[in-house]
Amino acid sequence: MDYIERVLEEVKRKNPNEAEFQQAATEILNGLRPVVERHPEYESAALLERFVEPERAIMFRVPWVDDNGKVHVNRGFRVQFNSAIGPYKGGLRFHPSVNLSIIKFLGLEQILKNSLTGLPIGGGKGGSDFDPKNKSEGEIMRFCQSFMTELYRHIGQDTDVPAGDIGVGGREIGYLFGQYKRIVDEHTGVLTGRGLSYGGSLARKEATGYGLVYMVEEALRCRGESLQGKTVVVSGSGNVAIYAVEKAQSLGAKVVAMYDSNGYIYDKKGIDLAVIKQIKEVERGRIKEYVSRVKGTEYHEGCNGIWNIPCDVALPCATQNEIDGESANALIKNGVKIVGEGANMPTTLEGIAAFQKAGVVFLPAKAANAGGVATSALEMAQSSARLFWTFEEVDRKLKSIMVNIYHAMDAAAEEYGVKGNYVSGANIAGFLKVADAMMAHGIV
Ligand code: NDP
Ligand code: 2IT
Repeated sequence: MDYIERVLEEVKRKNPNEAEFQQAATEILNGLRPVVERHPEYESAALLERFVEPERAIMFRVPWVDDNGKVHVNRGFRVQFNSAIGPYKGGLRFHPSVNLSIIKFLGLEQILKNSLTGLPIGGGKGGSDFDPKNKSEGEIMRFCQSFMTELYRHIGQDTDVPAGDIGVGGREIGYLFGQYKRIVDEHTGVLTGRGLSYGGSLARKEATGYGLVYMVEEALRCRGESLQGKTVVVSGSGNVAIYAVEKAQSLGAKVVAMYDSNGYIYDKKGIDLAVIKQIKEVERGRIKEYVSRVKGTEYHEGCNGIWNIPCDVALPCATQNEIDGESANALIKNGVKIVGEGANMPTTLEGIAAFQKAGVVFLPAKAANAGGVATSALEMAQSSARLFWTFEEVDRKLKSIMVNIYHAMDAAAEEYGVKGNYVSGANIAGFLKVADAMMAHGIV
């Protein structure tokens, strides 16, 4: 057994019931094999053993009262994974599936993603198994207030800066921020994704989706192509998906399908995004509504079928493990050329292997969706400086960050002998900076 295999065995032994965390650790550590071969000092310093162990994991009770006076108890999490290169930074996810394994996989990914942005942010993630669906405004607010009543003592603008993720958007960040400010009596950049009236950054809402498409466009440009005229399938219909569709359409692509957790829509003429925004952002409704508003379109119950739709570009933007080996093979059979991961870990290990074997350009999440957290770091910079940049200025910085990440992972893959393997390239490029900082800090 080599060093990587030994550390992976240890991860499995210590975290036996954490399938998602084991999956992320497997993908990351296997990608780092060429690095540890070149740097034997990492093994002597037990660097990987320390890297896969969160600096701190907090679990807490979140009690709240619904509109009928019934008391509910959810579980809250914040995993402060690695602060070697900056304060912990990463989103909060509210979804009934949330557990420690999911938060740890997201936190581990976040360390390398945040490093790839080139900005000084460490890795963390949090959330709750609270389900925001079918809750009143009052229930959402009271839940957020209860969640922050514990979380506030663990975070701070120079300690740990949460943001949104699945189920946590502008509305929830507002309630969380309001409660933080009330308890701590400080108006700081302690959360990002804030509203524009209280310290948020222009273009943060659009940043993850736009950033994803900027990277896809750069990968195509380097191959003498562009998104113009390409057929695109986007999964999800939340924050990341909507703004990925918006940017892809503005660059001349035709997006023909999207989904929510119930089923997918197919619009062969190209999706009318204004209708999706009305249903999803304004009404908080279900995507199947689309077919009653736009003629000649189809709705199918269930999600997986979306990957059978022929496309040039697939952008999974909903959740983990959306594309398994079978779905990957369906996409390959229909001629997909490029896959850009907007969601975190949307492709299974089998799916990734299938894409790589088939020579599909595969842009992994920690690189391709880094535009959101990068723009969060730009929001932190604006908060510290107490000023605001224009939309154009933030967008220009975002684009240059995404182009830089693409070339950093491309170069790292080549330098470490795995040319074109962007999974390894992103892991290596992200890891080197974190490793350097951890080595400099001694055994901590
Ligand atoms: P949203 O809550 O805004 O949207 C999530 C979308 O995914 C919804 O359409 C939702 O459907 C769908 N979805 C969620 N869970 C499932 C599931 N189990 N099966 C099928 N569909 C599902 O979240 P975001 O757009 O913010 O996040 C999407 C992904 O992008 C996540 O993986 C997140 O970690 C990642 N990400 C987000 C960033 C951000 O800045 N927001 C930054 C980087 C990555 P429904 O409405 O039916 O629940
Ligand atoms: O997965 C992610 O990168 C996010 N949900 C965004 C995190 C952030 O701090 O903006």
